[in-house]
Amino acid sequence: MFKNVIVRTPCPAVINGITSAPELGKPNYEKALRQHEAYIEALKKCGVTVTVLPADDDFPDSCFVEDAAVITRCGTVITNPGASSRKGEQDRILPTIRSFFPEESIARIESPGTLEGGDVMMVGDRFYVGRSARTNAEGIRQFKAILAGWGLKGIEVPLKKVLHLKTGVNYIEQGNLLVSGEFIENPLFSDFHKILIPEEEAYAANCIWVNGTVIVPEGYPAVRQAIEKAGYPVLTVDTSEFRKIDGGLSCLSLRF
Ligand code: CIR
Repeated sequence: MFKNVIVRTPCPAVINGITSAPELGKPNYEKALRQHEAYIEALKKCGVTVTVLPADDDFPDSCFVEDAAVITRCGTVITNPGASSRKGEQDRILPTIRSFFPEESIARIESPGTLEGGDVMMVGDRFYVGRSARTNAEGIRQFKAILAGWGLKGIEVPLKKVLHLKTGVNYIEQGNLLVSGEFIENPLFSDFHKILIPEEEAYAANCIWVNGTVIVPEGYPAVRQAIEKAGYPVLTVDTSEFRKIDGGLSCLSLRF
């Protein structure tokens, strides 16, 4: 169960967030703010306390707090983002992490290692970590060593096409895994009960489990139906403005 969630209000510069899909246009700032508020409301409905950090205009992508830290039941890993415009976001999240956890439980990924939290998927005490354009071999080596020191396990997943591991695969507890595209046939995930995400709804592979409920992006009926069929109550949140800059539901929060 999660008690707490950390989010950061999108900043005006969010319209210049990194994107692989410029054809979708730039986010509308006012709309992004409203969608972010609705996201917070959905989280609150799941019974968590939400800490809302102020907008940070130095970093266009700073609302995607998931990438700056990985919080486990044993300790927190402050990451080292691989994208140049995101380097430094980890230092902005650190004071908040310190307000929740003792210093000795906080570790860091150091250069030349890079790692972004969107590449890390928690399955109990196992942490699948994508080797991506943002997370390199040295970052994964450091991450696994930190986890091992806490009695946790890291498992590397090579990525082919997607930005982050959780762009394409997400664990929603009870053995259930949302899987899309390149991950469907990956033997690393053969022991899960797979819920297959159709290609035309691939964006909705990024859903989050929060205390029994699954939050699903609005506008992806096949995914919503499949998750309901698996027995979960579902809440939907419109994330259209974040999608324009490759952001999804998981990227927008740290849950612990
Ligand atoms: C980026 O490219 O870094 C942002 N525009 C999107 C980050 C999405 N984060 C995530 O999947 N965890």
